[in-house]
Amino acid sequence: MFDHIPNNVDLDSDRKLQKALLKWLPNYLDWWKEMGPSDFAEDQIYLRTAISVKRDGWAHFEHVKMPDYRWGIFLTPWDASERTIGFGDDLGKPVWESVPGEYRKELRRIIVTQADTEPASVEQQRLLGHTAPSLYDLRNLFQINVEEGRHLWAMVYLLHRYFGRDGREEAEELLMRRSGHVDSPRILEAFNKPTEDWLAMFCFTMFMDRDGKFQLGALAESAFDPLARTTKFMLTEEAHHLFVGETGVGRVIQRTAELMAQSEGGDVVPLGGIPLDIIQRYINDWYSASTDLFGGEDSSNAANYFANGLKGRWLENSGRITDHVALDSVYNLDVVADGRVTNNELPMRRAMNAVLLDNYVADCERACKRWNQTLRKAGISEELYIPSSKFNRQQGVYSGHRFDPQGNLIDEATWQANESNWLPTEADTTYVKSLMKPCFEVGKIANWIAPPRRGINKQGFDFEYVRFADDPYVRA
Ligand code: BYC
Ligand code: FE
Ligand code: FE
Repeated sequence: MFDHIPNNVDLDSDRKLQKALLKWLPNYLDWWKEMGPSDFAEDQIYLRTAISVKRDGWAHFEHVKMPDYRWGIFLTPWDASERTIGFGDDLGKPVWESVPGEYRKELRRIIVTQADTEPASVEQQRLLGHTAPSLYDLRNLFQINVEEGRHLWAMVYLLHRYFGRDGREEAEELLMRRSGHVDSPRILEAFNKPTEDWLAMFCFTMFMDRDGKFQLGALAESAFDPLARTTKFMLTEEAHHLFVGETGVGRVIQRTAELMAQSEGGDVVPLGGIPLDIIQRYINDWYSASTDLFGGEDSSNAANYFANGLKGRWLENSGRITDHVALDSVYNLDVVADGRVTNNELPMRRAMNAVLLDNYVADCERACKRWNQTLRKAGISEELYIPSSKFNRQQGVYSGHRFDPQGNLIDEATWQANESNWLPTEADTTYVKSLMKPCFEVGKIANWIAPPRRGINKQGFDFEYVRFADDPYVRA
């Protein structure tokens, strides 16, 4: 059974880990059957599988059925004996090979929170295969799904290997919570949000997976070395998810621009395109949901995580940051007091969630600039924007207040009067869903989205990315 699990964690000789996995694995496969992509288990998908951490082993492509995908356990190889803690109160001391008793609870919580998002995203994307705009997109969806499954494995490995009985219990519970379930939902709110059409799918991978990039990057700095190495390897897979999101939204924008040029007065609806204002509202919706994933801007949890070496900053040790203790600096945070926005000085450590959010915002702005280049090249003067991170918040210092997308504090009446301009309406989602007719023919694509510039692994767009076992159009 373990021969089939590619790994570089010495699984062969680790009896305890084998025993834990033996119990968990069947439950994982049941979960995948029940909550993984529906109705595509018999098809051959052109997937990349990580079979070793070496460069050539990592980028291994072949047509496989998803249930036969080899979920592996990999840590980025580096010599821990040479590593020291890169930030916080214990800066410069050796990193930890096991969990220090005093941080056990916090580390378990961080790992479980991270782990919970991985199966959640698979659940959220479960039905999207039925409406894929092309085989290329269908394949990308499934690639992301199996890799999010592997990310769950990666976190479960940590729980099994380092947290004893309570780790095993947490690993079981990860398979029992369900995205959007009333009684046992996923931990973070945005991972309970329905993702029912492909514009939402691209926004999800653009914005939510991008939160993952920064959270994983912060954990890759951790003094708990196994966590650092695991998340570091996850980041290599994450790059493709982000690519799918950014170019996916970009391809919708490009197609809209093409249709605008062909249209009467710029209205793309008669031509079956997605209008820019609907795209903007989707961006506003998913962006604001993703900013909540950073937690509170003013957070004592974040300060403790940093002080204790559990969670660092983005690229903490890549040369850009020089002060790894962060006790003498402050962060200027806008807060609402007495009905207006004022600026507060916050001790830097308390602002670590806000600092990570800033890195994230810059990355989103960069992507948005590229989308606007696409519009400009097509001769369109309208622009898309990333809203203020004060807009539409449910977590943090801006929740409980109303802001417009530009970040101005507004009253409830102004919000009510404008909500339908800023966030997707029922009419928007109904319209977008009406366009979601699958296109399962080799080399063809739905009308509302442009094809990608190139295919996967040097294949063309007209490659047979999915070989169906039977007629996919007649499936339930
Ligand atoms: N929803 O001090 P605070 C990914 C709670 S995505 C619900 O402000 P803190 C992926 C919090 O628990 C990356 N509750 O924030 C993407 C606390 O509760 P207690 C996921 C929330 O503690 C796509 C209270 O509010 N990675 O990988 O610094 C596809 C005050 O907390 C939320 C991680 O999350 C929320 N949004 O938490 C697949 C990394 N925010 O203590 C995968 C691990 C806060 O009062 N997690 N609360 O009971 C963490 O580092 C931290 O837990 C958080 C911030 C980032 C969530
Ligand atoms: Fe992931
Ligand atoms: Fe991802």
